[in-house]
Amino acid sequence: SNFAKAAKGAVEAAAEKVADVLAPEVPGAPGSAPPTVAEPTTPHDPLPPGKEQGAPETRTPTGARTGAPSTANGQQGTFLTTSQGARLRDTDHSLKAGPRGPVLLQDHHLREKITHFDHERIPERVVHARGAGAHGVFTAYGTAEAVTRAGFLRKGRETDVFVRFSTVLGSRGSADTVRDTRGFATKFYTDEGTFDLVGNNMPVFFIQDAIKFPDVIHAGKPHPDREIPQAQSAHDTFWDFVSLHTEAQHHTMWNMSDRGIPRSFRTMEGFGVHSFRLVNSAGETVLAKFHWKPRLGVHSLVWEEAQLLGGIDPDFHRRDLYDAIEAGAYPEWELGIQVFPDIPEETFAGIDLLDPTKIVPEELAPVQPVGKLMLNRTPTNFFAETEQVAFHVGHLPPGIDVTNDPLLQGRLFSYVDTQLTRLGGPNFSQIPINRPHAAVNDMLRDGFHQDAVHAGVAPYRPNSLDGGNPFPAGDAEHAFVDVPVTVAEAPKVRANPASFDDHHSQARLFWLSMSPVEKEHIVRAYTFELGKCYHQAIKERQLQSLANIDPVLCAQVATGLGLPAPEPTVPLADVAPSPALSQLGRQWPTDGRTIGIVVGPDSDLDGVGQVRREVFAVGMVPLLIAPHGGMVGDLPVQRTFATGRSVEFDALLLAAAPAPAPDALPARDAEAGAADSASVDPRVLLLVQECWRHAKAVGAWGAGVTVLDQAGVTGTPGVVTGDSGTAVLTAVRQLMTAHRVWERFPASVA
Ligand code: HDE
Repeated sequence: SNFAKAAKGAVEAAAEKVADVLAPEVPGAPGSAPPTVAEPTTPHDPLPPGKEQGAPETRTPTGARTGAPSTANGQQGTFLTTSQGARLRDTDHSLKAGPRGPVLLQDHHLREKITHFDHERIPERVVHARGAGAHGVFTAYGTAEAVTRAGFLRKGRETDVFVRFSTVLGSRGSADTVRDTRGFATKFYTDEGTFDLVGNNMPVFFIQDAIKFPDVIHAGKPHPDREIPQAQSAHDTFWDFVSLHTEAQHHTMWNMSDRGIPRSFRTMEGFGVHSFRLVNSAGETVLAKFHWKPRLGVHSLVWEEAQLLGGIDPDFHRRDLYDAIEAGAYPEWELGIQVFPDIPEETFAGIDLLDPTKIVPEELAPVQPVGKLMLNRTPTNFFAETEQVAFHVGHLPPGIDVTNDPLLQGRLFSYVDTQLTRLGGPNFSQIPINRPHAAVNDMLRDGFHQDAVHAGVAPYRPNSLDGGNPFPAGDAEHAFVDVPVTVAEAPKVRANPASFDDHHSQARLFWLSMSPVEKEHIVRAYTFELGKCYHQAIKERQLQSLANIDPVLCAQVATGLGLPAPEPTVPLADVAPSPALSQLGRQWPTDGRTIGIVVGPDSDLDGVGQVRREVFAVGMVPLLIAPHGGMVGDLPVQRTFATGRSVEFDALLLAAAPAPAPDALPARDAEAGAADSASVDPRVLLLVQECWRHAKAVGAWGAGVTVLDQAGVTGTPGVVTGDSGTAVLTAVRQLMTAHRVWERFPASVA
């Protein structure tokens, strides 16, 4: 028909036009991309192009020193190849019937490349999907020798480790700084077998029995209908669950405290949570809880910082970890244990040691240091190492055994099970990052992704055909021996011991142990989170639990929500505070922290140079913030007013009062206050005001002092001025030992 003809003509005309527009000008070979390295990594030039240099060197993923072979199929040779090693001359064009023709089915290179790509993703972890890892070494003090026969705890022993930190609720691409519990999982590659200490940054858990895990996670994850909110607990299903299921109240209190928004992985404590049973070479047992204590102290963000970072730098925590390691500021923790007599009741000072919603205050059972962890190497490949690492609470060396904690018992099942889906089969312990550094002779055979070429004909015992190998080990040969704990003869029940019914006393203990500032943060966090809920009944039910914890806490949150504060329905627990739970009131080292220094053309550049050298000398990282990139004088600029934001710095120094740089937003009202707002770049004022609001130390000298006046912060606590940059730095460092200047904001919660 005519219509069809016309339509055809139009399509052809359009196709010609498109072809015109798309007619390739033959784009030149792209130049080598600039290196994308994060500060303070030393920027390096791209490698000079040349066939003689081969592929980048592949490192043994586990950094094994025990001679475990590297089988990482890293890249070798100079030339681009197929997966089978055939060299290729072109990987930019598919094989076609003429340059404008269809792609040929026979293009095996195209198919291999796309097919592999199509299958690059594996399921993310069902919980703890978002994480960052690092390699390191653990050195034992020998102080635990009396209570455990674990060889890696013998004096002076060094053991390779891999640590993965994580958030719990968010997906793999979610923001680092959300309010959540953090995972702190450590793989010790000991020569008696791998030990995984799969802990969190909080010493208690939401539930007492593993059978409730799907419930608490379903409640915390995004709503099933709209899949929002991402990586948040501030929504109805979470508070619905924890307000009904009151054993979650203690853990929830930790989440609402500053522990829920750590400043850095480097400034988090870690906890094994459960009680474990340690056994020494004489067969004697104790119960013990594991603690990690960060050398830099326990520090947190403030809530506004955490929220800003979610947008400005969602990778804040992993960047901080990698940057610190690459800058040589190796993060360190001490491993400590609380030791309890292994008595039939399995209690200590009346506290049930099998209840994972309870702590034993350090004042009652001190944490005794048994060794030191240092993280000193970043992964070579995120997927190979951090994504594929598989932890399991059942990976135990001789000398460390489990208890009947019903949460731990369920975990013993879950961690292997989950890897079967996540890592695609039962051979995940052959993935290089998961390989033990001890000799393995396990009689496990075949299965998906079998990497080993097992020799021998007798993967069974007893056998004579392989000469009887493998042989059972005895005590002297470091066998893992299950502690012969007596199991009571008892009726089968689905029930908890009566002591598990106390859900509020330790939440109260935590609350009473906080300083006024910390209490204020807790009040605000509850008010924020419940304020985000839509259902009135949920808010009211949670207020009831708060009333049973503490009337002051309840009243303050109720005021914020505009609801009446209910009366307690249980007697308030008579508990003694545990000062060790507070993060404040101590002095901490400042090395590894970051100081921003605002410089401009009018700065005292000699002074800045001197301050910079001194900051480096005390192990901190100075970042120069200037109106433009490149150099100011002979000093390199790391941040500009466009790329720098307060949340990245632990303290701020001002050596200049820079006038608005050309890329600053124009003042909105040219007339009103034009003189004032024009004299300092508005982004510098924002920098100062945010640092000030976030209780960070601020210092200025020379021309920088006028910025303080304009920001309206002169003379307030924690804002120092001086004659020289070094004098100001000294005062600022002193303030930083307390982490923040809380005196600036006297707390309103008694
Ligand atoms: Fe986990 N947990 N968990 N968990 N957990 C997982 O294992 C589970 C619990 C913790 O960086 C999963 O490999 C159950 C307590 C960390 O790879 C899964 C229960 C503590 C990590 C799993 C708990 C933890 C996980 C998901 C209730 C602190 C991340 C992916 C009984 C002591 C490890 C995986 C990493 C990961 C199950 C409770 C810590 C599904 C059933 C309590 C740090 O197996």
